[in-house]
Amino acid sequence: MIANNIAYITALFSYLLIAHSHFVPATNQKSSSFQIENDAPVDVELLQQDSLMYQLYGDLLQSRNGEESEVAAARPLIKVHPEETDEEFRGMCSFYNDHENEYPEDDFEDDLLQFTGIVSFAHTPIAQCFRNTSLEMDIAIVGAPFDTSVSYRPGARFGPNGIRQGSRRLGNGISPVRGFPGSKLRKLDPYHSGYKIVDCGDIPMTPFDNKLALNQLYRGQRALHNHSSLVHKEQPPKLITLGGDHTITLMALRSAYEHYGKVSVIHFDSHLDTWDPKVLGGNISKRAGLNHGTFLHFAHENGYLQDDKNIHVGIRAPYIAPGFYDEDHDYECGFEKIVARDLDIISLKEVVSAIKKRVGDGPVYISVDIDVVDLASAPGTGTPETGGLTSRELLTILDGLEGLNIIGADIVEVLPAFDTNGDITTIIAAQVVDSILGLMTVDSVEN
Ligand SMILES: *[C@@H]1O[C@H](CO)[C@@H](O)[C@H](O)[C@H]1NC(C)=O
Ligand SMILES: *[C@@H]1O[C@H](CO)[C@@H](O)[C@H](O)[C@H]1NC(C)=O
Ligand SMILES: *[C@@H]1O[C@H](CO)[C@@H](O)[C@H](O)[C@H]1NC(C)=O
Ligand SMILES: [Mn+2]
Repeated sequence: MIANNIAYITALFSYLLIAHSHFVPATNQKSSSFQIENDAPVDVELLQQDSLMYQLYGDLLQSRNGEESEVAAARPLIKVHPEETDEEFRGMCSFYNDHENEYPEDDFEDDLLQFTGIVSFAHTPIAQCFRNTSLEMDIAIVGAPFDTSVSYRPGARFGPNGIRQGSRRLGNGISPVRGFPGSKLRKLDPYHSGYKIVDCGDIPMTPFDNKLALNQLYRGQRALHNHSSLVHKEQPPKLITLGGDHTITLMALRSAYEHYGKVSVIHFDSHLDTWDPKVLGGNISKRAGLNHGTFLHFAHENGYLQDDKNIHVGIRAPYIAPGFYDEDHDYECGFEKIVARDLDIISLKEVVSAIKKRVGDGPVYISVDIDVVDLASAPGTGTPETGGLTSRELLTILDGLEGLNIIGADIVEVLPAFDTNGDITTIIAAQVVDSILGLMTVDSVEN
């Protein structure tokens, strides 16, 4: 029945299009009439009343306050042409006549929220965080559009907006799979949890000079940390940074360190990113030694990281220096690691307990390189590696971290230009942010 109607409506519209193509606007005509080729002028009002659109939809306009407009009052809701013989069509018209549309009185309702509006992360309010220092916020989402420190594919400067595009179906509702059974996460809607979440847009970062770009990012992060928050007034807002290549994490850690002291890092990645600059870039120039594969070496060297309380998850990329030098250097930077194939041997619950045991109760920063996910699901990334996590494994591990004191996070190395036209990488990246928002707001759930 429904299929029949759809076919019927499609046929009618095709008819309408063909019929319309016979009309040619006459030159020198008044705006109220058309001329049919080789025929007499046509009265437009009559044409409108007899039009198929009018017959199918009736009067789309209705005045405010429930009063009918003059136009609507003058006509039946849907007019059936007296010569119309098609019984099914007549039946359809009487259905619509019997079931009048009711239009909402409120002109400002957010109908069809998912794909309308200026895109912000999960439809959170866009805030002028860098103009108005007295704005209060609990969680600030901010982009770091930077990709001039990469060793392979560039394009992560477009990551922030890609992730926002991927987030359009987020922003509402309790997810029945968040967290492990019995966890508070199962009762949580982060966006209506009492925490004020805003999208601060992007921090400008020059593509011409990495030193200046990283300074811009540091100042941007510092400015956000300097806002006041509402729920936990004694703490600065929590920041979630949308990368950008992985180098951006260094500035996020620097600003976090200035507010919280040394932090523990949970680092989801297929690469170590603690590479000794001597091994990666530093033998080209000193400045090239700071890049997306060495920033954790510098975070350690600058004292931002807790000693021996950091952990990698999902490692699988080959080492660069001969032998086990990279691995030894990684331990010296304070990291332990769960490699990707450990997930075939130990359960996700064991992964979660290993992470929790490692980082302890102090302030924790989560950094997610989207290349931790298998390249089959996340092709839109700078340095893809085979044998990675499924999106479900990543989300389950993240949700398992409920209870940790997550003070900041980022999602990096998202390259929309290398994604599929189904946006799969950006949709996963957005869901990662959603999970982190869950961890940051879950203490709002009582029991
Ligand atoms: C800045 O934010 C505060 C707090 O929301 C608000 O009262 C004030 O009007 C804002 N100032 C400007 C210039 O927008
Ligand atoms: C942070 O805010 C305080 C007071 O609101 C101000 O005095 C200080 O200069 C700000 N610091 C930065 C780095 O913006
Ligand atoms: C820098 O070191 C890497 C790794 O050892 C090596 O592959 C590369 O050729 C070196 N580059 C220069 C310019 O020496
Ligand atoms: Mn990385």
